[in-house]
Amino acid sequence: MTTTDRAPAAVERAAELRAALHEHDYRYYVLDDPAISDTEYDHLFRELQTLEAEHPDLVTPDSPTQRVGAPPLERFGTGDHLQPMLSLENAFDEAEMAEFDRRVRERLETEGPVAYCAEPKLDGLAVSLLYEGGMFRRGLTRGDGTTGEDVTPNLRTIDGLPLRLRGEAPPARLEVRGEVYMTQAGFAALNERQAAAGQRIFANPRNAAAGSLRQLDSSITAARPLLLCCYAVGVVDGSDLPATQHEVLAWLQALGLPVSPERRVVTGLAEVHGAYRDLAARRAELGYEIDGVVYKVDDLRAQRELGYVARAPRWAIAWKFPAEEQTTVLRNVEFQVGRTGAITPVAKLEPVTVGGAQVSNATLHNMDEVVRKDIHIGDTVVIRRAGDVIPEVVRVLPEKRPADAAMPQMPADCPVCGSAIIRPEGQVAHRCTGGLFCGAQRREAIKHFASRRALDIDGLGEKIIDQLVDTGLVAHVDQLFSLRAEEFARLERLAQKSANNLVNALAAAKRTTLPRFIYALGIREVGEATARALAAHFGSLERIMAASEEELCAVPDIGPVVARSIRTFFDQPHNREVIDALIRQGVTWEESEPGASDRQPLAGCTYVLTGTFSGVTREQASAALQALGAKVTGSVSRRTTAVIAGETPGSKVDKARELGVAVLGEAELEELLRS
Ligand code: I6G
Repeated sequence: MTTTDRAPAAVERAAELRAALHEHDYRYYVLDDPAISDTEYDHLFRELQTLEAEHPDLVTPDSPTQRVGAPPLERFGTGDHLQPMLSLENAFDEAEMAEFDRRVRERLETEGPVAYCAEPKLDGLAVSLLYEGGMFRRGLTRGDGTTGEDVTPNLRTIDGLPLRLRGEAPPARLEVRGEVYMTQAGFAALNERQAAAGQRIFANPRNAAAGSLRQLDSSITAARPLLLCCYAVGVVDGSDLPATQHEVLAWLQALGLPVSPERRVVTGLAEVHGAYRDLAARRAELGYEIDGVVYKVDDLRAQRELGYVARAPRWAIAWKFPAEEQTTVLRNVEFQVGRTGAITPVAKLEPVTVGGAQVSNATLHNMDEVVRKDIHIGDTVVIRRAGDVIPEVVRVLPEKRPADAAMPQMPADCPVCGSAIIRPEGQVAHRCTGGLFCGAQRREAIKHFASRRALDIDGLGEKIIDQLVDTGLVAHVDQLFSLRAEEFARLERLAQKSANNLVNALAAAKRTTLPRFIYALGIREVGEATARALAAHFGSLERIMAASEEELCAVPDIGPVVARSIRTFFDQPHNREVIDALIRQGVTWEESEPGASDRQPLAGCTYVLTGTFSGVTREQASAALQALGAKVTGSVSRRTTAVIAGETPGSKVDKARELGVAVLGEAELEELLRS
């Protein structure tokens, strides 16, 4: 029998299998009510895979087999949300929640209790999904709320995400918002697999979900246990939305989109509290992490009446759970050296899970804090972790203190380079006096030098810098510029192509601006704004290096402490040597006359104009910017200060967003020109 003879039966069977698998996916992921065992499901799935392998023309884009991942990308593209993704106001206690409810009632001019739809706030990664003609077309991360990263191939691999909406007449276009997350069990199993394979261990389920979704190779995403939970609609065309939020959720569910099984309507503050207490009590049993409860005014008409303030709806709030605390034993205290030599005592703890993450280190901030909290080695301590914040020791339990417990002592010498440790007068932090002689400070100084807002060396991330320092290839920043592609290619997990890219990125980074260069030097107390002020006032590096503390204090916003720090930096011979070496390597920037920036406040800035402005022509805007010392160019690069966009801007705005360059509007242009 030939393939063609078998085809009609195959067509029919493939359609049958697809429909059955869609139904089982829906029951499993959306209704949480599976009708068959995993083994039976696998059977059906494999039968469809075999059929499709024999008859490739039977494969449809929405087939359950088409979630395996697409060819790897070089990098993510971006896309604009049809409707911006907003943020949520937070409440942290009953009083703030009551105040929210009072404001809602006041604006709605109602005395009676308001009905809210309550949903758990999942701790994952927000995404926006676009369906057209019922088919999943595109998925974006939240990004800056206006533009997100296009992670469509990765989202396609999530089993709970329908590739086609259910029902006879899905909306012509639907933008739906939700959270991609991972269960605690999925997270633990993933970390076990990662550890066995010698791969990166994730700190918590949220990081694991985010790391999994932001893979350039979607076949990696496909192997990760990601889940989806939808909670809101952006744009909808070709269908009317129901009248309430809880009906919207039911409608989304009927379309095949997973929504929270914990959703419920509560009326009045007493029920709002009840929903909060209930979810807080069951939080540990849910199997996935939540960090609060979201309440939305249930009636969509009332939502429209309430509107928005800044970028948050007035009709919704997230009542957050308090930060999680745990007790454990403080085994030791180690001293970490930062970029500027500040020494931080770090508690080494008996590992403990707090808020879903394993914690074995916590910051003790400084020795004053150690004394204030009366921390001893061997103490049982309470540690707290709030969101992404570094865990900290909240207090000790003195009743559990062993007899031989001793308070940690700041060592006399730096644990990394052996230089003396001092505590400058009036400061809380102890410091290593080794400067760039100290390996720890050098490593951090190199990371700072290469960072985005400094020399912006594309691709030169922390891991590569660690290897460069560990292998002794780089001790000072100037040595970065003499590295050859072969040397990069010898580093772990660095392909020849990336090595070549790094050499090119280093060459490109040599052309910089004076403010960036000063900032990149990592002088204590000199952030970007001070670096700009110095460049604007003195116009050249030589004049800054020669300025006395008094002359430095004449720069707007520079006081004696900052002036002293700048002087101290340039008085160190090794810092001057590194600067000379950088200049010999070809690092350059444009300079100007001293004080020229008083007349040319935009000296050193580069702008790109795009679109049409209502008040001025592009040529006029360009001339005005140039008169203030700015450069105006036609193409966007990492060195562009900002793209200024009028009406109907071109692709330059996309390019700017891709490169992380600021995008300004006409109002901001007017403000710049007034400056
Ligand atoms: O970040 C969010 C999490 C959960 C949300 C949200 C939500 O509803 C359950 N809803 C809205 C409207 C927004 N952010 C903006």
